[in-house]
Amino acid sequence: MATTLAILGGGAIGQLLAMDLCQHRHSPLLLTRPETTARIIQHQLQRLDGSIQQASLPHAPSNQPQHCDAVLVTTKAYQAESALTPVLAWLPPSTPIVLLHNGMGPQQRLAQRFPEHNWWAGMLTDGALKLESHSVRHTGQGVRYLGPLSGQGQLPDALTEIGFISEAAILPRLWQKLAVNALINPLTACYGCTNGELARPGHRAELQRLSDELAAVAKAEGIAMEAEQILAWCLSVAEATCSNRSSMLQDVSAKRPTEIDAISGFVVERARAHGLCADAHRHNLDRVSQLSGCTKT
Ligand code: KPL
Repeated sequence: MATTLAILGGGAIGQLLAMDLCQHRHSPLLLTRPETTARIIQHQLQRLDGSIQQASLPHAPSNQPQHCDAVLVTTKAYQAESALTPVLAWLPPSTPIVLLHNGMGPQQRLAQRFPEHNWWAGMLTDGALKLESHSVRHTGQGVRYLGPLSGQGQLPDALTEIGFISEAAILPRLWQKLAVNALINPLTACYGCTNGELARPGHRAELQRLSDELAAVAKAEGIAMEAEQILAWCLSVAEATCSNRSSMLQDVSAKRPTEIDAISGFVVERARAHGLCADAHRHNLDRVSQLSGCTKT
């Protein structure tokens, strides 16, 4: 049966997931800012094999009640809480909300602030590039995972069909993605390089130091991740998305706010809480904050 999945966050990843759902004959609904009007928009996706997929997708303002079987949140980390506010005003509390943004912090805050809602979280490592407002290129095949935060019941099968793997314990996966983002995103933003260029031997010492610090912080948080494992994940994602400009590099280049607070900032904050050193992550936090001139949590 066709499932309606609302997608909050019309960036490259939100559009990629919408087109994947379409391909599996489901009905994505893109939720837009409250002041916008409902309309149908033609979207285009260039797939990894070079083929072009086109689809007309419905867009609706996020403050108007809609029928949907789940909401996928693909906003930037610092936008998730404010973007969800109008949605939470009409969404039945039992409808699953899946938080897919980079970084950590908003997931825990939202689940605590709105305990009546059905919270799930996930991560994906696909690379995607927005070419124009409604035109996206899939630039790297990734892995996709999701699982309950405080959520109960079942998620629509449509999510499995588009490649999400269910995990009973999602927190280790969120840390895994955090680790990848904490190594790749700030360095690519600072050096202005692609993900693939970061995998070259010249950057290995810096990546190793970031991995060492992160493994110690994760351990203190009860998450088992070896530094060598973190480095290996980072290198494999960097290679799988080698031509990609990370989302943080794109944000810095476009002079938009970055997710540095929810990525390096979160690592630094957790390190401080455990009395651990995270100087390399602190250095990245400072450098990217200076580059973008504006960060938000
Ligand atoms: O998540 C990403 C990002 O750019 O934010 C990766 C996986 C690093 C792909 O570029």
